[in-house]
Amino acid sequence: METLHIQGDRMAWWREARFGMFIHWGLYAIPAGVWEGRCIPGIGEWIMYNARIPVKEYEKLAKRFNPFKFDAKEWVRIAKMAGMKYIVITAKHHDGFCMFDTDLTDYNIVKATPFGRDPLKELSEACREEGLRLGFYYSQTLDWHHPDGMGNFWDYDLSKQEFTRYLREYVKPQLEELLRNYGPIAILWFDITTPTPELARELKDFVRRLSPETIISGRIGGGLRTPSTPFKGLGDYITMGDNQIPDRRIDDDWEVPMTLNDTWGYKSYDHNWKTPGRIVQMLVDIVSKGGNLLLNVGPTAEGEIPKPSVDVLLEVGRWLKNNGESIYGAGAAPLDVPIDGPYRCTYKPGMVYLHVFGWPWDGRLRVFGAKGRIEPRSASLLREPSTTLPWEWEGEGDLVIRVPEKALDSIDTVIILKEGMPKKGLA
Ligand code: FHN
Repeated sequence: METLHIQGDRMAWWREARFGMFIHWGLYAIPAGVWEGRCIPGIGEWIMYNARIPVKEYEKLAKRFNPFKFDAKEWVRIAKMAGMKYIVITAKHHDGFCMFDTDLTDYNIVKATPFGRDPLKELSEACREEGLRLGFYYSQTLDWHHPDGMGNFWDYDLSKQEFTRYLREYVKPQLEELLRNYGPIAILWFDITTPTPELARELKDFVRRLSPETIISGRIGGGLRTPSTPFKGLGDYITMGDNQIPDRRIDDDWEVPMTLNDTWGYKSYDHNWKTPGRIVQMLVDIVSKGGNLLLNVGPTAEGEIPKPSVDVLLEVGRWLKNNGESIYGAGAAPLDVPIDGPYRCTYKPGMVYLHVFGWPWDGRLRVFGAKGRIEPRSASLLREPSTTLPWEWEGEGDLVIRVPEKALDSIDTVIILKEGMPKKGLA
């Protein structure tokens, strides 16, 4: 098997990026949470499981899948406007339907739908043109359509399943197609976990041999799980639980997959959108603890990213346009911030970015326990670099900065503290 050459650290661009777009798109966008007139509880892409839809019934959705409004360039434009630096899209989710052209099954978007196009190909071209990295989500364990995939107990006799055969004769050849036919694939985003450490190892070695630069998500599984550390198994980084932000910094690479409402795949009646302010503050919180945010959109069956999610993303993008310096390439700060503190800190060597969520009513911003952790030389507003903010030390090593009466940005006003010599070991 020929191999590609890896240049440098495969994680370097990912650490710089900090913010990516997750896309859950598949046949489940057609029922959009409703089956035979009933609203099915749970996340949209799980409808086949939650409603126990037989394979033969669910398959019929393919004939109705014609996302004629799909425009890869538009999706990439939205991601870029939102300030996102990479996209991860479902190539195959648990329902087993392949959103790419594959020789392994006709149950794919090119061969089984009236649409007949390969959206992953179109996306990979659009991403390449626009300088965005592209990754694929691939459900390596659960597959409710394939007789040897896991999870479908309502159609198949589980005792007759041969998972290892499925992994070797179906999953691996499909991954090879994805890695070979779609240009450089930045990430393979495995999910749930691979059933045994041996199979996880086999999968990892296979991907590495074929494409050494591809980052592998933590949910590939395998490796040693210890109770006190978040788990990355054989992956290149830790994937946190869905929507779970840790309460303190983690000195390893990690990412939170997050929904914009309460589902990943499109659900017509889920309108519980997070506000732009909440997303910005969560992104800041995540970067202040050293992680990445992978924020989900669930496009419709017609191929559009729902307008309410676009509206939120564009607002987030506007904030990032003004304050991106404090996010991209930034990481965990050397300060311990109280969990309920009205600010967060992100950090680059020589620069501390104070993100103020709750503007002080008395014009005095108190940064707790900063003495000995940071050595500020000057303080100013990121968006108004010429302003100089006076500051002093108080009490047990608190830094008190005198700030203008009003915040520049009600979501998060960023103050830059420039240091003298960056402290060793705190980056
Ligand atoms: O079961 C999936 C779910 O549908 C979704 O894809 C999320 C995204 O992180 N992962 C699994 C649950 O953790």
